[in-house]
Amino acid sequence: MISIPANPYSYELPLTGVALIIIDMQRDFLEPGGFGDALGNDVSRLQAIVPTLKQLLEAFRQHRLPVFHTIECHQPDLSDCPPAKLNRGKGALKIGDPGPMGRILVKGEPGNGIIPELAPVLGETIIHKPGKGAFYNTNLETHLQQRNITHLLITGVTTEVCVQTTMREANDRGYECLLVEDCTESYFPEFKQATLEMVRAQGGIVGWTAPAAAVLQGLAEMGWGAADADLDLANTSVG
Ligand code: TIU
Repeated sequence: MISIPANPYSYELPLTGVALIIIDMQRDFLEPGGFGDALGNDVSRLQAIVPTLKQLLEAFRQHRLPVFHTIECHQPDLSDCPPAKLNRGKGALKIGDPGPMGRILVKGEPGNGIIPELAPVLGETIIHKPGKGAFYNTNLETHLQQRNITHLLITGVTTEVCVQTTMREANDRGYECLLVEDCTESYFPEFKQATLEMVRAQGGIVGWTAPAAAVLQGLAEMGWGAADADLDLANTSVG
């Protein structure tokens, strides 16, 4: 067990059972012409976390620890996109419309992919999700159970939408979650701040928050080797 300085108090990380969850670091949210842009947001603010998140991802790779990437997307016929989602936003483009990076938020389109800096490598799991939470209508929980994962380090975008929803879903399912403060971002800085505060309030009602440096220090202290991790390099799973 390693103790990571966190808010509202130390996060106790066991020697096995931790995974990095990277939520929706897609061109659709970080680049002009994607879904985030179509909703009327300034997408440039999300770029700031990429170098720090990359550092954390590299540490997980170095220690051969499990990494899960999520992709928010819909089937080309939009059969998995309810009107309550399709009809949101009042911009020129909606989900499924053709845009400069292909159809907005549709699986397999260029704009739907993960940004090149954080592209998954062999052995990492990709979860395609139609909702905001990564557990809704996906096999994420099965993957986590199969690998005896109990602790989730949560990162990605946007803090108060898909990241927070996923953290709450995970907490309800019994996972011990830490939101990495400088590896998550929002189009609205005040919403990011509010999310950090609300998840760790009331003694950590949803979980913990800590900066990446604290997590990286903890991982370095663990000194995990390849033999400790349950990583099958022959199989990159897609869910
Ligand atoms: N709009 C917004 O802030 N977020 C989303 O629609 N999806 C995610 O957060 N990934």
